[in-house]
Amino acid sequence: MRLTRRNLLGAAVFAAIAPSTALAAKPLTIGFSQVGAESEWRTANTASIKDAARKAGVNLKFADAQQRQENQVKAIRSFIAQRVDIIAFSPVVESGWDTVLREAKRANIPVILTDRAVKVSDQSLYVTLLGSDFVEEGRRAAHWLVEHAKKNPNRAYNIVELQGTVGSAPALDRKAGFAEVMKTEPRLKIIRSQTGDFTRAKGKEVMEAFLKSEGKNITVLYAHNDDMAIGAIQAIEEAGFKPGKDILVVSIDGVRGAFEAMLQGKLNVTVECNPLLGPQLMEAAKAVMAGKPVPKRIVVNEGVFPAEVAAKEFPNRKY
Ligand code: GYE
Repeated sequence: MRLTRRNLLGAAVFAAIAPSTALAAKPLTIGFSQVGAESEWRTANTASIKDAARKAGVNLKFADAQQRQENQVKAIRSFIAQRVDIIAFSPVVESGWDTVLREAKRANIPVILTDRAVKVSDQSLYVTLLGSDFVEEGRRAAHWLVEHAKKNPNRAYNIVELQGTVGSAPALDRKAGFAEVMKTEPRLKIIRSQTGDFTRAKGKEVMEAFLKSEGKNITVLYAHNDDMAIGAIQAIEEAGFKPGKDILVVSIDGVRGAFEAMLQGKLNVTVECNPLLGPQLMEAAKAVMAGKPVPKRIVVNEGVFPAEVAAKEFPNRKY
């Protein structure tokens, strides 16, 4: 599909505005609504976007939604009122975007999604989604456990799951991908599952509750992000268990804190989710403005890091 600034505006209007040299001189303005500052991943993502904007000479209007959809809707409306060239945002949850995105479309402002997906009835409400494949990340986390179970026939795999933000694409997809691969090993069982909202504090709090009710029955923690895992590791230690041994800890993101926990033997594996989306976002925005075709989905490349490779990989990590 070719949804571009040029055909959104209509060729006639576009031609009438100004010669292309004048357009080229004007810096591109992007309004970006960020989810919040809930995790190390998010901090790295924000830094990448700000840094890439500066390097690309883009005028970035940045708004932090503090994990609230209503704040994102407000920010998008304000970007429309300010007549930015492009609106980009990382939607905190998947649903509830139709109205505000229709407003952006009516104002002829192209929308680029970064990191998280939306569920909308009309796919033309956004140009492209630039981000990771969260289902695949969930599969990779489960795959590590399936392999672990094959090598440990007498071990129990009673899993507690710390879910991400309720209704968010990464929480839904990481749960689904994990469940899909988990089925291939009947010894893997989820005994409790609750949201920890992607934060350390909530991860710790919910893990404390899990430990209170399930005690030593718990042998695995699957956390939808590293921050919740790190919070939970503290709860596990405070309850007198050894994270990484009594309770295997599997999580997603691959941030510095997770590598540090692996080096201390407290986390078993992290599945990479690359937050450094800034350069690709600027490229996509420029392509849209230039009327070039942009794929509807741009997937980021990423890997899996078990604790055994942590020491070797640590110096290469950029977030
Ligand atoms: O995994 C988590 C953050 O949407 C991929 O959001 C992102 C997730 C990331 O809070 O740490």
